[in-house]
Amino acid sequence: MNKFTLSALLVLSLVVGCSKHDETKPASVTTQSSASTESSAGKVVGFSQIGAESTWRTAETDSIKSEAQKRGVDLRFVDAQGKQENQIKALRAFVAQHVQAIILAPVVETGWEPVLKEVKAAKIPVILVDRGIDVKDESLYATLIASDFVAEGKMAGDWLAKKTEGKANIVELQGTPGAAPANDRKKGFAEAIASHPDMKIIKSQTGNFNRNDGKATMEAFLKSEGKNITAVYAHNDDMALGAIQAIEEAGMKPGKDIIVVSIDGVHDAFQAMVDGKLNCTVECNPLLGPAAFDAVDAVTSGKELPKKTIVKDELFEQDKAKEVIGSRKY
Ligand code: GYE
Repeated sequence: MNKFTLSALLVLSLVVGCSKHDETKPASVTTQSSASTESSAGKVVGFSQIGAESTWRTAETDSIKSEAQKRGVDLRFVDAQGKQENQIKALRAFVAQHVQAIILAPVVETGWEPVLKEVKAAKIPVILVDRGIDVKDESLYATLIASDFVAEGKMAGDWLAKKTEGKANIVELQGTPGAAPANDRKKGFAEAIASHPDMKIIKSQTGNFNRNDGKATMEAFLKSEGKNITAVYAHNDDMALGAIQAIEEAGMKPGKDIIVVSIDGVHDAFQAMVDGKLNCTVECNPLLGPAAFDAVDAVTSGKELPKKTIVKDELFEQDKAKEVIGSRKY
């Protein structure tokens, strides 16, 4: 078993609380062998990050930065402030700097071919983290390390169907338009509720994966639909937390008058579950640093990588939140 395969398996085995098999197991992260730590030392790696729109994303940034430091990698970090054009510029700058590998968290799925062709021509391998892209030529990137967002949306939808016995007027807070987790979480949720004729999405709009926009969009939903709303499905926790604020300001009780389900599993979401305001979150693990640098090492030493490594997700409900909140890593 090569190092990457080993690490990938470790990532795949990330188990955090509340699974059916092990209700109390604390969050665990990958540990690195000293061999893989040594092989990264001195490498120059570019990391094009989307921005800092959510708690999830800052946890991912921290994971990649701290893993780089631990391994002695010279990391060139560029925050794109949510703009694809800035990510494209960053990739071109990395080519000019002759980095040995690029880690890219792509904001949207489309529009990457031209710049990735330039990167490929410069023989720089690209490791995609957390979001996928839509390209015809898969050789434009070495590997993708991410969660299965369709499955996450489906888990959220199945959970809500059970909770509401198949009856709900749902408002949906979508992630950043064009982003893989927004597209796929929408799709998975829609699939889950399709067999329940009394579950309807009565409004669906973006909250851009951030708390302020989540709150503003929820305020607009409440204004137009009021007490007709019985459930909120948010594509991430930050938007759900914004929506919770809006519901409270409208004089209703989130978690009771309106059921709230979201995705990510960040610490504040667990706190909101402990407080009875959020009902459920589906974890999407952002601690991708170790796996990302194992991939860098593998690809720079000429090893074949699987095209996709899926990070395992778990669903957490309110009643388990108190038990596991202390062991959360992000
Ligand atoms: O769920 C959300 C974020 O790409 C999986 O991006 C990531 C998503 C995450 O801003 O909070």
